[in-house]
Amino acid sequence: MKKTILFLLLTFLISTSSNSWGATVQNADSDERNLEASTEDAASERVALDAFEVRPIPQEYRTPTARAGKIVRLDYETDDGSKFAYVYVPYGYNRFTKYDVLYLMHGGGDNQGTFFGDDRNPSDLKNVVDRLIENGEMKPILIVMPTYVTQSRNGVSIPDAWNAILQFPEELSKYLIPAVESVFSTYAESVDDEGLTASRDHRAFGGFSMGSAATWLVFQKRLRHFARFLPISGDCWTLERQGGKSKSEETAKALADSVKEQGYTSKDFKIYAITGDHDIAEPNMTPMLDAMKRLPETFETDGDGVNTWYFVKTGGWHSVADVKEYMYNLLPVLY
Ligand code: FER
Repeated sequence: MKKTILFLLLTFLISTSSNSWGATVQNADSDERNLEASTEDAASERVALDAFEVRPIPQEYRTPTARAGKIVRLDYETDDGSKFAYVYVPYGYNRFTKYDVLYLMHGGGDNQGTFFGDDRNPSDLKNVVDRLIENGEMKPILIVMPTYVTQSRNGVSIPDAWNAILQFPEELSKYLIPAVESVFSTYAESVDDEGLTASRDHRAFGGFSMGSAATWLVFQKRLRHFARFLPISGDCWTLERQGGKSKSEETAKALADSVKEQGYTSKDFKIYAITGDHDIAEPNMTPMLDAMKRLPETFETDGDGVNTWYFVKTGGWHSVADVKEYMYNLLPVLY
């Protein structure tokens, strides 16, 4: 009886859902770990995406809980001097457990502390993630917040930010991931190219605005190290600035070609793209995601093998406040 009510409620939500494709997409996860998961878990994951809508963060989730994770500062060296990233370490972390990792990049003018704050001043989003984990709504994962800004590129202007981002995929694989995953317990048996490739399904990359431009670039350059992507309110700039709008078809094709060139297929990745209908990035993202949808051999938005979702929140703006809401809603479906 309960299930019937839930089903009816979800059917109602699907029909009133604000997302672009959510009403028609199916989540057909066939990877190893999902097969291992209980059927109940698999069903709830499917329901979560089919009926996906951006729900507001419950007020109590923004408040600290006793079972709190930590934010750790990790310093590392790069070709362009020393840098640091903040790492969210979930409550109960221990070195005998392997953790999935999300690398999460900030937007223009922001920094490593924009999303989660730091250990002295954790943000409400940090509390939200603590609560999601405490309530069993998401798995305990590591979340790494780096920056694309380097000593020689301050990344303040948008062209400078994009130039800094262009060097980031190399820094990511050569310095950042090894620094993180040699210290913390993850699925990487080793932090060389082979070890990072073997553990790619346990590594996600996401980002907001210019961080979303970085996410699309990492998709094109480092599919061997990442299988899940969370581009938030930003299009792909590889062909040109805001090319998602001005060169939608070409950009979609470049993304599809890069999958093939890197030796992967539609089965090897998942993209959870999101923005808001009032967001300055929405007019750039929507035509690009629509063009990707027209390349179903690579980007499946429907049917059994769906790998690409695109959600547009009604009333969403280009703001960190909305990003926090997107994280609250999407982190539970990411892993
Ligand atoms: C976009 C719209 C805006 C985008 C980035 C921005 C990468 C960045 C704006 C800013 O930093 O002021 O589609 O995609």
